[in-house]
Amino acid sequence: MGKPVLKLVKTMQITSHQKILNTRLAPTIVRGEEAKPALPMVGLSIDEIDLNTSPVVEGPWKGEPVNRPRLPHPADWHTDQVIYFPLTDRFHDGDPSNNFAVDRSHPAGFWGGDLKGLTEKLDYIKSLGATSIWLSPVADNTQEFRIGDYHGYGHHGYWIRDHYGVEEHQGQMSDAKNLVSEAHKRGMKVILDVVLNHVGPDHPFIEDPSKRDWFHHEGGIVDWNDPRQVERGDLGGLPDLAQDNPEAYKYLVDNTLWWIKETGVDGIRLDAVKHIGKDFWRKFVPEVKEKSGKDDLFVMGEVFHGDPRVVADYQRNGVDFLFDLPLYYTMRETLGQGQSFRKLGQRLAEDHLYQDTSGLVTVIDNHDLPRFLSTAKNSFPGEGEKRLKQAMTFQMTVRGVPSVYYGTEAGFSGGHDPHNREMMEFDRNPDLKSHMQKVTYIRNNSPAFQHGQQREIWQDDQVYAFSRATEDEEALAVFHNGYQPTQRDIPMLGDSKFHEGQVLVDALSGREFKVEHGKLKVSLEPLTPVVLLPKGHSALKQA
Ligand SMILES: [Ca+2]
Ligand SMILES: [Ca+2]
Ligand SMILES: [Ca+2]
Repeated sequence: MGKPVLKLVKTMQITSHQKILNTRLAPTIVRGEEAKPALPMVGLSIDEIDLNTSPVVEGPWKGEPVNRPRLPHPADWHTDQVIYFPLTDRFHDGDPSNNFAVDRSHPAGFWGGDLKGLTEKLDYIKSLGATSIWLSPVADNTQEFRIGDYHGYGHHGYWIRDHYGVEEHQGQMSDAKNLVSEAHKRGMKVILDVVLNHVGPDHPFIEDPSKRDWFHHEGGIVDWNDPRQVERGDLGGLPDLAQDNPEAYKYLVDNTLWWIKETGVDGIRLDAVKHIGKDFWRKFVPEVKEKSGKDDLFVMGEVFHGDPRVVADYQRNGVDFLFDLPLYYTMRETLGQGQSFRKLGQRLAEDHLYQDTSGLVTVIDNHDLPRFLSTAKNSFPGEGEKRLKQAMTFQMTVRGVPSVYYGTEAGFSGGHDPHNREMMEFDRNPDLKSHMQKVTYIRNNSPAFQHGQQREIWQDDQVYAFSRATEDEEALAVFHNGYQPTQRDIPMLGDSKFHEGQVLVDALSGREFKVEHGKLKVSLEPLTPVVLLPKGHSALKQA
């Protein structure tokens, strides 16, 4: 959803919430068993969470493996993707003939980007090391200026007024088909954003008496702790669809199938997942996979929430991939703002709450979050970018599937929506772009970083490190949040694949380190990570 402003609420509720987490949840968890939720799974919205104190569940799992063995996905290609998310309207204008009332002076206006423009830039996206594109909604949106909670124009695509039409600013269906087929020619996948929770303010169904029961008519969401309101209330005043109505349900299934078939996309991204009941997702996802004839359909959902237990429950209810918002907030606080890395360790220690951590989609930026650079500490010139580079390295080496929002590699620093939706400038920051290419190269050439099991090997206030291992290989990533050069003697895991005397090479700097007496002495430069692979590994080619 396009949210203009995240409302910050004081920490009182969260403090008590966190206490509940610590006292009630932690003792109930036994490793290897399904975590039992101690709180209702729906209700606490990110809107209610103080963004600087996102709850961390304390637990006795320190030093334990932080992921379970991954569950089999329908297709192995799923976990090995690097997703790139260009907001079509803000990416590239490839066809000025569809620039109806385009006004780049209006932050929430249409800016002229389109499907042809995106297609022209596929080689650029591929050159970054991305393997998939998350395509923002293509369906016809309202073009009237909308006032109120979500003001502006439907430049983002989330205000559908014709489910079977293509937004005229983006082009024609032929352009969408062409985009997908050109992506496929380059070996890339396309994941289409679909909006099932609500319709745009001028959708004809709203005034259609025969469709009255297709909507919930329960008014706006006021109490974000009330699950009924969260699921059945109008999100930002947008008419809330009644997916529990069999006709409305069938319409949404048929329409989703139609888009998949017409465009040929490989996956769908589900908007506003926590605003629709879990019974819907349990039925909808398998039905769409089956009826589309694509049992390997990539399905990723947006549960905009900072609590892993809330996010995890949707994975158990049929949504294979979920954005890792809990980790996002912790990355922002630690890698971005310099808080203790112990917080990062605590967050990753909660990984056991998920059915499958390889089904998490990690983000540094997206269209609903202020840019990383706008919130990162910047106490000396260039600190923010150094921090961003370390966060990019973390995202490409940590478990889960990375999703890169366009313009992170351009060094954009816009704040809240719509200021985080800058018009793309492709050569704005060659240094960040080249770093992006380096870290995606490492990931794309290392099965350990793509889908290996992750285990923590070091944690203190300033240094955090993990190992990732498949049956065949092991790789290490070490992060440093301090301002002075330092070093650590990191013990290797008991079952490490590295032998005594093994030489490991930092894929970023080319520096070499040797395993001695079961430990690795790693020297670290300020705010600079080290990514270690055995000497001779193919992912080191660029170093
Ligand atoms: Ca255009
Ligand atoms: Ca339109
Ligand atoms: Ca709803």
